Amino acid sequence: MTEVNKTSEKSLSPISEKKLSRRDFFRKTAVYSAGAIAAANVLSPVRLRADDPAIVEEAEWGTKLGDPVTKNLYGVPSPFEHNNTRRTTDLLSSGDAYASVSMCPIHESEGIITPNGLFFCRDHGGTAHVDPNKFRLMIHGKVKREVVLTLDDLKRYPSESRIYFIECPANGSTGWRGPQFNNLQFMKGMMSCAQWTGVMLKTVLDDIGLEDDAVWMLSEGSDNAGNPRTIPVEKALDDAMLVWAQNGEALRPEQGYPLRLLVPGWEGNLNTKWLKRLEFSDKPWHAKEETSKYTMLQKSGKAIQYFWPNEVNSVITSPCPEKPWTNLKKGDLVEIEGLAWSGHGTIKNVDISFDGGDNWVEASLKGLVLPKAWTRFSYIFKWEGKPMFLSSRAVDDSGNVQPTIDQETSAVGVESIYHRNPIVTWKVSANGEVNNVHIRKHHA
Ligand SMILES: Nc1nc2c(c(=O)[nH]1)N[C@H]1C(S)=C(S)[C@@H](COP(=O)(O)O)O[C@H]1N2
Ligand SMILES: [Mo]
Repeated sequence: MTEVNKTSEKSLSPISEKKLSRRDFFRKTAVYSAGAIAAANVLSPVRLRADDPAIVEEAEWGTKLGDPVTKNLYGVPSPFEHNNTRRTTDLLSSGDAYASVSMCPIHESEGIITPNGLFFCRDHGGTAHVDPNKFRLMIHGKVKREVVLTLDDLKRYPSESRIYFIECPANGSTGWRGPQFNNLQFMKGMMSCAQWTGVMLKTVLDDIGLEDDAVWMLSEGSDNAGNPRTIPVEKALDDAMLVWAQNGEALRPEQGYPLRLLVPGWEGNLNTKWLKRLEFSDKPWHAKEETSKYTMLQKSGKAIQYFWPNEVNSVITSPCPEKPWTNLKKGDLVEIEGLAWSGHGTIKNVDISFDGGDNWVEASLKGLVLPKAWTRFSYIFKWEGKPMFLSSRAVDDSGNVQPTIDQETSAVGVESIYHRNPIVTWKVSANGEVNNVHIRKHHA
């Protein structure tokens, strides 16, 4: 262990070593890097030798000048990353490319932020290209002052930046009765997570004034589909936002440029893109128009009409069918990683099972742990080449526990395809291959 620390100290910060006493150095770094130091040393056994041509010989790109700095005034990923893209499949689209979805490559995602070019895209009438100069937001109905706002008007309000996921409630619906995709991207890629910047809806509503009897809010987009959706005013005043930026730049057209409604943690479909209108009412709309979507039919034959928050959920992203362990040798230490999220609040803990849910160990949460945001979990595991059933189970701070398939079925029946959040299990074979399987049994 002393050896390990010495090496790390040298390689991590020769400058700090000079300036600080050895004790100070460890005090300063231990808080965030002790785990990383240990892990880095055990996880990276020396496998390559110093006669490796890739380290000995001069690389072709080092022998000539690179591109001029003026070449890519808006940067693009390295061509070597060409596989890291959104993807779609006919099995998931409604038959055409306009009312369809392209899925986020969550198996390639790092940390908790989805790059803007990879954020999943779910359109009902194609991606609209809105001229920001012609953009207007009308707020009307049960408000004291009906207004039509420009983008500049909105940007004059004090802004907030917050990290939230968006998940379509149909995420995972394709495979919950039985495995359909052997591919994490198609299984769970109808979600992404970004840092959003905009104004809290409450700030705008406090400014223009809500009538006392305003109970419902309808949002509508200016695209071909419009996507009219209603939410209760409580949610609008709680944490809903009007956002114009995503990860530090203007929203992408696919995410509703120039303005979308953000309804943190709740069903993706409520997050109206290309926003044009907010209307407040004292009655629900479903009496007047068909705006109440995604009801959840139960075993009894009765439907749950309002089912807004996305359930507590998790999935192991490494390994997964696209990221198998076929390159591992027996005895290798490997990091199991995954994503957990809950529309009800903050992820409290994530457990991992190696035997299909009979026994569980606690994973560690990694990096930022924020409400209604992706939360990354990690577990260092010694691979012995033994086949296993690998699962994750998330718990949030509202006390929700991710159910087994059987638990979920007994709670909400089998009819609805929305809000499916049962535990996902990977069958890891002796050769490291990973396959999507279903384990239904009740777990202790
Ligand atoms: N105006 C408009 N808003 C919309 C939609 C749409 O088709 N039109 N699709 C909704 C659905 S069903 C989802 S899941 C989310 C997806 O957001 P994203 O495309 O930014 O990932 O947007 C929602 N907002
Ligand atoms: Mo959706």
